[in-house]
Amino acid sequence: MDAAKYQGVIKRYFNYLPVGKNTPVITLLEGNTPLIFSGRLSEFLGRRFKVYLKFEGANPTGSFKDRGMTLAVSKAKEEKQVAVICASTGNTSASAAAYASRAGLKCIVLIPEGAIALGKLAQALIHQAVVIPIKGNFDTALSLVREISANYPVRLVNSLNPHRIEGQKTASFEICDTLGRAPDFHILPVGNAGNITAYWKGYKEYKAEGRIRRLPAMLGFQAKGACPIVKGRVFKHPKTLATAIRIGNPASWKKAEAARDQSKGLIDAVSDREIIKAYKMLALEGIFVEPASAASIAGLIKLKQQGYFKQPGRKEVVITCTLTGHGLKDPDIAVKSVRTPKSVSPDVKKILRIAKIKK
Ligand code: AN7
Repeated sequence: MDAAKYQGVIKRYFNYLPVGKNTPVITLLEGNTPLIFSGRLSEFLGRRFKVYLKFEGANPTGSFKDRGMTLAVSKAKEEKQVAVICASTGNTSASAAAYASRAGLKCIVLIPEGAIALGKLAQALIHQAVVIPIKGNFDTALSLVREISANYPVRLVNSLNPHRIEGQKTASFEICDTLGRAPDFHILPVGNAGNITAYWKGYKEYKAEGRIRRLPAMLGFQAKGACPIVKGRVFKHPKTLATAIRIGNPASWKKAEAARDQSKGLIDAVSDREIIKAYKMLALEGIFVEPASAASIAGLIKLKQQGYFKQPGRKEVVITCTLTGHGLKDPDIAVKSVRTPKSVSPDVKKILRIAKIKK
């Protein structure tokens, strides 16, 4: 594809989306993100396994939310709305704020007080959204915006808005277009469960259109301290350092279960320790993600260790993992998870000693 002609996910997948000639396309040229082959993870899985990472941190606001937001905001504009509202663990608000600004819409975001990463807060603020921290968690914020959008003239742009799911399904289209097939397994983190719903919808539509022959098994991962779908119960006080997926009562709970069951996949949990280990491992392969995104890789490692991926026959096994958000979103965690360097006097010998460089 000619990069100069790339016009974002709505134009690229126009025929697969609920848009028409009169839809104003509000885009930041989201999508078209890299599908990066991981030599190390492929080797770790074993012969004939190929692991690819869909790096959604490369979207304009640094997360996969942009795919859904371009559509949700374009439709809000088409339908003459003047304001959008969302609850967010950070990325939805960053994306909503950016696209709303571009569209000239007012944007209101409710965030759990003190519980969103610094980069995401900076984004919502600089795009001039009305940022309202709530004394409560994401689930409380979501119930508030549902109530407000049901009764006042503001469009909800959380993933309960079906346009969000429609836009986000384009990620599975891209994966299939790039690979020329569907993966055998698709792994992704699960929070409010919109994305697993969207990917599954995308894969099913491509199969119905005859673009792919088989469907992947969907493998979702929640954080251990916030794994309502795994445990089958609401978490009143979800806890995890992966703040993006600190969600105790996911809006698309039932749809995530349907994706899991229809695809013969699973939804499991990984601990914060496993998440940070995967986070640092990805960084050593040159890929900087936020902790929630590393849940995909922590899940992959866990499943491999459990012997979930059987040694195949002659066929290649393709696994794709979504890396949902960029590492720069949450600089605090990055700095805390490694040793901070000490300052030294400007002395060549000292520097050479620290850097372990010899003649
Ligand atoms: C990096 O921004 O819910 O299961 O309010 O930011 O579709 O919710 C973010 C979710 C995974 C989980 N990875 O996706 C929000 C929000 C990152 C995220 C998820 C989120 P869903």
